[in-house]
Amino acid sequence: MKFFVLISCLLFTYSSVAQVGINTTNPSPAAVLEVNSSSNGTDFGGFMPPRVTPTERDAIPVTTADEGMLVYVINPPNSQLQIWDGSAWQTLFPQNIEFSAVLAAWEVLGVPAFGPSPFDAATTSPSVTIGGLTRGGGLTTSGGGSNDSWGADGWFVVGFPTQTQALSVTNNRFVTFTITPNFGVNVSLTTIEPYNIRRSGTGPTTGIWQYSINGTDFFDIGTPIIWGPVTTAPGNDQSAIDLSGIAALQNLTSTTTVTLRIVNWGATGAGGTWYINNINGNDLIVKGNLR
Ligand SMILES: [Ca+2]
Repeated sequence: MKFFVLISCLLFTYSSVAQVGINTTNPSPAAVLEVNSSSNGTDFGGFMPPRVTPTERDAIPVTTADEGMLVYVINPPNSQLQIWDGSAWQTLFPQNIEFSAVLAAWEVLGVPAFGPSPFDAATTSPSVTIGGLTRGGGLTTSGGGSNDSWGADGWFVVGFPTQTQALSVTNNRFVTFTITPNFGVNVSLTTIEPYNIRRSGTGPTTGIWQYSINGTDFFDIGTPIIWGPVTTAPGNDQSAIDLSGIAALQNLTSTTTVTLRIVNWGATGAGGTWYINNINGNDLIVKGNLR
């Protein structure tokens, strides 16, 4: 009898081409595996893919041969259904992925002398909350100021023959703005688009972009920038700033507020000015990836 049962199983296995049904004895001819929600029409259940944390997912020893593997990554508030494409885990859900979206864009055309502080972005993505451009406490707007630009004077720290980055930080000679992802959105900062800086002859010659994710500890982005010699309205064109390689600025959620700032130094007089200057289109644009 045992022998007969074994033979039957082998025959069944062979004839069914390894079809498996769960909650059904009659899986679809097209399905290798059919999972039925109910066996009795009364009690129902769902299909549960493996659920893992991001750390557990990274412990799965996937290779290029594992293309198509599915997991549900539990990582609130950004849990995701993901598939291994052979080289990376790609998100299937949520689907609202947007690459290189404008998170914030400022327009200085029409802004009168120096502009307000904070100065709101003209365009803000609905996925983020933006804190407007804000002058550091050491800066002033005592001179006439130029129209169609946003900035300050008072960059020179009186009493110090050598003006440095550290001195400007200590004396609040910087401008800042903040980016906070809205709840349920995952934000990765990618780039600050090319922009233009205008300065006067005694304004700061040099500056550097910095970021902070706690509002206190700031880190340099790249190296100091020499703003350029043009002190008239055309100003000095500046290259884009790449943020995509900064791990701390990727995959941000609503619990993190990013502060970006430009610290300037090298001014030679208190009346020296520095502005984010008008160009065609928006004048300061921050882009990022959203999901
Ligand atoms: Ca403009």
